[in-house]
Amino acid sequence: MLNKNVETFLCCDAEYDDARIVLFGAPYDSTTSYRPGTRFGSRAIRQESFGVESYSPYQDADLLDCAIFDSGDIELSFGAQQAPLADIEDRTATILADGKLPFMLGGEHLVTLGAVRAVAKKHPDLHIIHFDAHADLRDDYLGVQLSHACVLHRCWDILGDGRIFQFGIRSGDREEFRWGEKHVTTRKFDFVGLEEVLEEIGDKPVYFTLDLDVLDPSVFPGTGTPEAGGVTFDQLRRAATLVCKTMNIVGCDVNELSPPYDPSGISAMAACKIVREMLLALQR
Ligand SMILES: [Mn+2]
Repeated sequence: MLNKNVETFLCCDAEYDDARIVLFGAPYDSTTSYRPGTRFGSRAIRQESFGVESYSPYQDADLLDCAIFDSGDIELSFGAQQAPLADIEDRTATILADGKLPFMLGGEHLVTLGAVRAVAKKHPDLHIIHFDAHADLRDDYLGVQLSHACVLHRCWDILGDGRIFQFGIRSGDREEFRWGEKHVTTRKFDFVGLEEVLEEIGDKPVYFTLDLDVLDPSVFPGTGTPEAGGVTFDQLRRAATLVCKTMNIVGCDVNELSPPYDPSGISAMAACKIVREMLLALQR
């Protein structure tokens, strides 16, 4: 017998009932402020994942030993904002209702809001760990509140003060940094202080959102809003692994890969490798 041609992320071909982690793609980039293209991100991550090994020498662990289900991309309406966010919330809620961990591949960063809406309903004491070059704390961007430049402010609307912890931030306007000082914890430029924050959060439920533009554009040029002065791949790998391994992760996402801006493909490969490391670190 032959098998159907179903494209999943590398080795993420378990049956739904057997899987604890469920991947899905949110190929959406309608509010991207500079260069669009992240709608192609999740597809590129799946395709290119077959170029990385399933085995991680860092963790001595193998995706072949994991039961992970890839539920594919959601079909999202470009140009709209509320409907795509509702669709993402629905998919996330379905996965949570089945007792599984949702792992979303973006897409631009606004997609995080849809997932956080669902996760926060199940876990009212939710905390967010956010890696990014950009603070994403504006209340509006050119008058629009549902924008990728405002996504963490929208998450704050749900969670309130003291629940959001940002790392790697090196870009934003003066107002959003001032606002952030009062309402969230922002560690600029790198991951210094991460261990203390993880200790402070303890075993509270955590949503982990990783904007890949936290990486330096020299290793990750394939993104819509590249920002010089970022972290190295290895700094990110260590930090993301630590978060996934030690925290009570109840949802996560990796976003802002925009394949059209990197014909070399190294950005997509970096994304695949970090997703592999996160999936392995999330095994319990
Ligand atoms: Mn960003």
